[in-house]
Amino acid sequence: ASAACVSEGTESTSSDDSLVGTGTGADCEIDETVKVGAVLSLTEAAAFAGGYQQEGIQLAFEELNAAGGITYELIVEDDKTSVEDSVIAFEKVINRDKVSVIVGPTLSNMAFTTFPDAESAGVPALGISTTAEGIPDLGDYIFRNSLPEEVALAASIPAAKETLGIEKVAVLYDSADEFTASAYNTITDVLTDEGIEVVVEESFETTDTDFAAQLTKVKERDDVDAVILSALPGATVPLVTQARSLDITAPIIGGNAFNSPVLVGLLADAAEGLIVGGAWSAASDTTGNAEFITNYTEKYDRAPDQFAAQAYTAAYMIDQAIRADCDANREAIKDNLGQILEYDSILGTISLDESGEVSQEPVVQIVENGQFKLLEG
Ligand code: MET
Repeated sequence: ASAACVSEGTESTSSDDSLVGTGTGADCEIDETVKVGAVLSLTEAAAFAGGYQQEGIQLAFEELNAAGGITYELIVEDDKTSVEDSVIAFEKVINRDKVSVIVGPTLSNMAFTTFPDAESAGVPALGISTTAEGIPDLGDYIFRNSLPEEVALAASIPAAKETLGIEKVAVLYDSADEFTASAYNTITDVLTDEGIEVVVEESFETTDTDFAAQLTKVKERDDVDAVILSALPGATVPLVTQARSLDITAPIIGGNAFNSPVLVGLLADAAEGLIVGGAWSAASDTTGNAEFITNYTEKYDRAPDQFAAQAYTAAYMIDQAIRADCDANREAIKDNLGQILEYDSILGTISLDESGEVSQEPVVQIVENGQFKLLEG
């Protein structure tokens, strides 16, 4: 049992000696089981990503447990793609399970509400898909290994411009979601930097299903070289399908939620030519990537996606942070997560700094024949 004295809602500075082991790095051994919470969207709108995240993190902790020295217990809570449920889930893993660290939530929309709770409880939280601006600023205990939209879009838009020769665009965005609204701001900045003109700009809301009004504005012009779309899959699928059936054939560039084989499957032929910047590619020759893809596919009977890869990597980053001082207390994990330098991962070389932000090279991909391919700029 844990001897940690953590009172609800106050920062914990107490250290549980049973979570401190002997040796360091690969030789670290901790007797007590280390509890890790994962708050993920396993049902409702964002389950397309949460399911892969759960699989990725489970695979990694199974590998780490087999390697020995530290035993991890992964406690997964479903936030049901709801802000209210995400708050309850964070409360459970913090106070009921007394986890050492939390992974998730899936959406930035929930992170802006739950991360302040982790911060005030003194529990480190590592986002794995939360890409909106400002996430790491939510506190000293808040980290992410998910490439922010500022970096991904700043790579995908210029790459698309270079490859496809884009001068004028339509920008369509979900103004009701934190991530898609934040990505819209980044899109505007990048387009200005690139000297690309916005000739149509239209917004909608997360649960909208009819985009005739917005798409008519695009259709009325004959000079739109590309559509830039900031949306979650719930709106992306009908919007892109309706665009293609209106004969809007311009290439579509999307944000982080486009990195999904589920989305590509749902769109079927309408997915062809979608362009997206992301953090991982099956085609990348990064350390351990081929083995990860093989092991994952064997275990789950489907290939991993970017969300699985980032979740998998999070477990290894947490393990590294714990092994640095052979200390699985919240405070030690917080201190050491912020000092991960040039970790050679399946996502490529990745670093986390004290501010909680990740640094990593983006990849830009295009959907061809239903598969993500690297876009050669
Ligand atoms: N990047 C999105 C966010 O920050 C999540 C990806 S879609 C599951 O909300």
